[in-house]
Amino acid sequence: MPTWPNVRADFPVLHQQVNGKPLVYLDNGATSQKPRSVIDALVHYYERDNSNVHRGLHTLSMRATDGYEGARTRVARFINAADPAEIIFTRGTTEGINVVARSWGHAHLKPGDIVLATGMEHHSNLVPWQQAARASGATFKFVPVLGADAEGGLDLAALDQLLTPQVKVFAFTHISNTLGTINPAAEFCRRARAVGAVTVIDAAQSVGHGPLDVQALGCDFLAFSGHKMCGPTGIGVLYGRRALLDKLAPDETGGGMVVSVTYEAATWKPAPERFEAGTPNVADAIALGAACDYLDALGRDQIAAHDALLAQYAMEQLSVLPGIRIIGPRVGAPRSGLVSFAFEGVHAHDIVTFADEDGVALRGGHHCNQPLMRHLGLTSTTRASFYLYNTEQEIDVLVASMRRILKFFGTA
Ligand code: C6P
Repeated sequence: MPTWPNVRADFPVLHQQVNGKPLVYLDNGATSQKPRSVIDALVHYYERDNSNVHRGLHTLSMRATDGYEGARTRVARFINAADPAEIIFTRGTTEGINVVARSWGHAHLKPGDIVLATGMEHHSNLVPWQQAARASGATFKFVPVLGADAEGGLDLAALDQLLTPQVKVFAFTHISNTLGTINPAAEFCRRARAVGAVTVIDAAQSVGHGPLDVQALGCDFLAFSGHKMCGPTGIGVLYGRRALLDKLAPDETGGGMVVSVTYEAATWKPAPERFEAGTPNVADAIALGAACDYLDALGRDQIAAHDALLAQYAMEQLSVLPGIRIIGPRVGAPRSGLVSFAFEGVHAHDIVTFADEDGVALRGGHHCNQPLMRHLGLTSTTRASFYLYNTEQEIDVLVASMRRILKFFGTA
């Protein structure tokens, strides 16, 4: 049973030196570290239960099937889905959104329709919709991000104007991976529903960082990745409302998802099998279930509160650095556990390389947000992203590292 005072002890990877300094891992927006219980779940599966699922009647196959389907039920509980059949295992957020954009988009979009996204979408929730619009003859539009005087939020007045009955789908991120903005997802779903639009939430940056209830949000589809929430890479989830999933044609076909096949044709199983052709990623699904156990045992409200405290502390400490431009919500405004910033005249890649010398892992670049970067007049930012095992002391190390960099570049 994990407890807050011992949380760092649960993550083996944190206890190492990098370049002769204690590792300060602040790249959780890219991927989180894994607790021992998740690593153990993987090892246990491969050492004792490894088998294919849904196909065999022998003991190991039944154990693997129970583990895999148990993980589906566990994930359903994690996001309060009404039915485990609404949980489709994918490779990650990107695949989940692509499945909806292709399956749902192909079936429902036509010329004259509008596909709506926002100006802060990760490429994974932007490009698939551009493609779906192009393929169907629909028009792609986006809700702009407010300008430099109110960075971080979406232009809600523009949203009111854009949400017309022509909008068939509204795809938006719950939390921006670059700005740290937390979007009012339940309100967006309510407004979209009022014009008959289907909603697709990119929950990559939110699901592991606080409570999430798909029924309370009222969304139609929601996608996330296991690796950003203490789970393994290569596994993710597409949640879809049962009534919608059962009407969708599969995006991929093959073994495991068919009821009956002749040389001429095939019929499909219902969701979720319909969307899981081929041998699934059994081990990682089971380990994702273990990650859900871990996060729930720590308390998801507490994780959100911890993230928020670290983000505000980082904002206060970083904002006094000379020449810094912090992107996203202002000091004191709600923001998720990440801070993106830029220094005039110093490239983000140089900052990340220097910080690595101090043992600090950051991310620098456009964060798969090229249109947003252009909108902000930047080519890249440096991003520090926090998680449940990070501390204020680590933020002090980050700030000291930034001071060293500024001195080197002669800007402080
Ligand atoms: N963002 C980051 O460093 P995948 O790669 O499929 O697991 O997740 C894609 C994705 C989708 N939406 C959002 C909001 C995301 O942040 C990400 C992944 C990483 O910010 C890698 S670019």
